[in-house]
Amino acid sequence: QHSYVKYNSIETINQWMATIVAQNSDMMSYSTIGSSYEGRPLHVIKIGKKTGSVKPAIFMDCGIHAREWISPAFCQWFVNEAVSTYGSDPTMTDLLNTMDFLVVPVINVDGYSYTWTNDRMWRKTRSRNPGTNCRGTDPNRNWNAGWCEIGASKNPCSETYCGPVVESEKVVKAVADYIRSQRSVIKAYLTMHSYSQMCLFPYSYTYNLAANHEELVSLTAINKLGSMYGTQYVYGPGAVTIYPAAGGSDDWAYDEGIKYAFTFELRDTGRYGFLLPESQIKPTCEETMLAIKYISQYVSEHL
Ligand code: 0X9
Ligand code: ZN
Ligand code: ZN
Repeated sequence: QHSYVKYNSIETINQWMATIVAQNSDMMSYSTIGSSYEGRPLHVIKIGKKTGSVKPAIFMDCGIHAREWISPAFCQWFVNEAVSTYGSDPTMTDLLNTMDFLVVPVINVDGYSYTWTNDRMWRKTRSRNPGTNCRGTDPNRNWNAGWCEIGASKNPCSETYCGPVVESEKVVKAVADYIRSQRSVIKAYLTMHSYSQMCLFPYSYTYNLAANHEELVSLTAINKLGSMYGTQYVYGPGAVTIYPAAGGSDDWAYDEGIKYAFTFELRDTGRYGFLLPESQIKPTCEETMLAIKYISQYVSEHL
């Protein structure tokens, strides 16, 4: 039932996770880091050669926004590529020997489920808001980074509602707690969204440039994403490249001290938008793999 070239339901993703981890238990494990508003479990998969010592790690999450289906598809693709090219691909072998990847395949599990059953275009979480029938908080406006100061709304009916307080959403709190608990090992934060073909880095809550702005520019200027199929990607700080918006996970991770924090906006530029055809899953994931591997290799060499 599970397929890497199809979109998979949350139930299928959870079954897939258990299976692939069991089949590769020498390199993979997974744990439950919390649960959602509606009680769905939140998982993180750890991938890497077991060495007996603590390795530096790269954290990646998918599915913060419910309707951006290509994002969870990429996390599944990544996990499979990592384990299946270990030992044959020299870059991946190197990476998994020296580092761990910590992957949350779907953060907004309730919203993702809702896009399968009720509303394909749902973006937010599914938590109830007092005094209104409008449900949900934007889980990418709910982090402690200039929270709700710009590009976010205090109106629960808005698609960019920042929530009643920082980390009000159980899934955001669970991931933030997990990252804080692993803070000393996590060297990079990668978060996958769609669409618009961009690779963004801090800041989005301010027009100030990141302390290592030039390094982040040079890391992305390589344009790995365009190198396979010529797909046009745009790179830069979020505030000027897409729009100013506070409370995002990338800015939060960066201000926690994770100096390599990127938001990827995958295909396309609007022809299909969030409804990216399944025929584009493979090319999208293949080109994105190049960028993730390149950034990871750079990070592993700049610890
Ligand atoms: O608005 C967002 O949350 C992201 N775009 S999306 O179309 N996937 O919703 C961009 C996030 C950029 N980073 C921050 N605003 N911190
Ligand atoms: Zn998004
Ligand atoms: Zn260097």
